[in-house]
Amino acid sequence: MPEAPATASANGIASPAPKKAELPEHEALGLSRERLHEMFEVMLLARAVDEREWILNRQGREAFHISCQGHEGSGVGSAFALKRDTDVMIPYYRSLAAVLAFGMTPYQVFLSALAKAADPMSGGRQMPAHYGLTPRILTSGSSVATQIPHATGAALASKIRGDGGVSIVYFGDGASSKGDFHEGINFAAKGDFHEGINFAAIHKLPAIFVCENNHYAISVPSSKQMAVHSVADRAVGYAVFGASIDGTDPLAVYRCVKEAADRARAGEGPTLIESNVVRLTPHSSDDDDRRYRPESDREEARHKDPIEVFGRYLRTHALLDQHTEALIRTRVADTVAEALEQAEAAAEPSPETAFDHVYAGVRVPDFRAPYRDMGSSPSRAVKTTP
Ligand SMILES: Cc1ncc(C[n+]2csc(CCOP(=O)(O)OP(=O)(O)O)c2C)c(N)n1
Ligand SMILES: [Mg+2]
Repeated sequence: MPEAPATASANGIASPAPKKAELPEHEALGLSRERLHEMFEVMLLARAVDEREWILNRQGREAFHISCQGHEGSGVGSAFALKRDTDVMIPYYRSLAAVLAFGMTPYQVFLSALAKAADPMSGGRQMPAHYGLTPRILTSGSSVATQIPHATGAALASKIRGDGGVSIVYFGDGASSKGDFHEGINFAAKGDFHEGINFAAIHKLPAIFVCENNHYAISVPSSKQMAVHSVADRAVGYAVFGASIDGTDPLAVYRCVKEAADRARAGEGPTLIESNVVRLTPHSSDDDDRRYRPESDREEARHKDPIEVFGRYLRTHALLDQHTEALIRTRVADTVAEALEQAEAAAEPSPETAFDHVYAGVRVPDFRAPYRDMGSSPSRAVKTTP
């Protein structure tokens, strides 16, 4: 903060003006009570959808689940700092809260989780958690870090069009260790992180690179992935702005992303943000983190649950009374139940469309044709081998 100007007193001796009391963070950011409630509600919504997906997975109805739990503050704080009508989001599999804050609905998330025909991400072809929604949320592949150059491309497109748009991309700490640039010094193999940031830096593209550092890449802790203290330390090597922040605090994330977006729109180029979060679950529905993560570490993470962090802030500043909180929580529970019910009732994709939009021009073969000619049913005509 700039120093308060000195004022001359009656005896002519200048004395510094009394310092203004520090504003609470939300006031300094100009966030109204309603806006803060919206943020809190999306965080709760993401948590509730996520918890429901674990159940769907354990029931055998969702093939795979990978969780956003612990990343909600980072996702919501960043998405709220951007413009949904001009900016482009490139999420990764932990970005459920970010995409919900950017306009995706729980119904659309469940359509995808259950691989329904109306799934807007891929018509039931992508794995769950590969979020995408035309035109402003770009879906990505499963190969980690490959979405990073997409953000650079989207930012280049915005710059060429001159539409004032900014792109934001999310990825993990493990993804930031990938890169030909790092190969020799950092034990990695592919160049997406390096290429994405380097190109954006050279051309001062309006891109924001958010590394959500949950300090694990599946079972590998950060200390075994990188020797730098912070992922943001790498910013200097690309000559971009860098910041390392508490990603469990949505207001800290909001501030940092807003500043990055303002700079990007002003033509000052990209920012690399390390958003320090916690992973409150195993890596995915397919592993058991008790086998590689000490209980003390998991317990510590639970103390940094972003929903607790933000709830505490709101209550401390008298911004959330019990009645309002109960209303919000009930609305979230109802929304999730209704969205799931609708998604469950939605049509399955028909088998004939299985290859549509997968490989151009490739269609599902008509497996039944030979049996129709033989006049017998496929099951009776199938030859079995001993
Ligand atoms: C190129 C590539 N290598 C390996 C994998 C397997 N894989 C999936 S997620 C993951 C860990 C990524 O960790 P991080 O980037 O820290 O993200 P987090 O899951 O912790 O959010 C790995 C190695 C993959 N999907 N793609
Ligand atoms: Mg990680």
